[in-house]
Amino acid sequence: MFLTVSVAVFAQHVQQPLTYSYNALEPYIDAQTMEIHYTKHHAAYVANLNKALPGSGLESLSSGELQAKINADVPMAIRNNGGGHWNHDFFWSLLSPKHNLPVPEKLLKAIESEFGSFDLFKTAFKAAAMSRFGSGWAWLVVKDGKLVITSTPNQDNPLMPVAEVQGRPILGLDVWEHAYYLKYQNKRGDYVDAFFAVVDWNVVAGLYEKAK
Ligand code: MN3
Repeated sequence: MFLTVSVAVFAQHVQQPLTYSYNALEPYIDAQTMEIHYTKHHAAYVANLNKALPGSGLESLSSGELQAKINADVPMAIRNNGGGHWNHDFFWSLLSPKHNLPVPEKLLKAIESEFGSFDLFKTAFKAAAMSRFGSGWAWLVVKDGKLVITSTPNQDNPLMPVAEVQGRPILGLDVWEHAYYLKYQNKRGDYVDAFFAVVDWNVVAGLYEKAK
């Protein structure tokens, strides 16, 4: 008996496992949306990224390293699916059923000094999420040591050289309709409010410490 062993010529990208169940973020993000979002949408980005990479010269890069290589010359299949993979891994890692408030002191001070107050920050972030036309993401990034709110179209992100505002993301919100339509339909604003109820601010604060 011989087994045919196929040797992968590049590291296959895989989804990070979720650290909570699909229903853990109820009632803010419903279980059905979470399950479809993770097992269908995110999984498809990963499968299509793995299909698109061979021959690109980008096969050996980690998901994070890949983002920094996304310039205008990179094929759209790698840009869209590579971004889709990194963005979703990042998004899942920010969420928690534990309602981790208050915001850790250093991050809170930085937010207050940049935006005036935590509430004003939330208002500005929500405005970025609401004004992103069509599909995309809203972000809080560290750029040159400062906190900046931005948004990107499609599955672009601020790590990509093609992004209008580049920086290190510490918070990101998926505003594609697939992220909220089953529960919120056209009410994107209600979804943004719900998102704030399930952000793990300890994770965001940890990212802030690393990014600044
Ligand atoms: Mn999504």
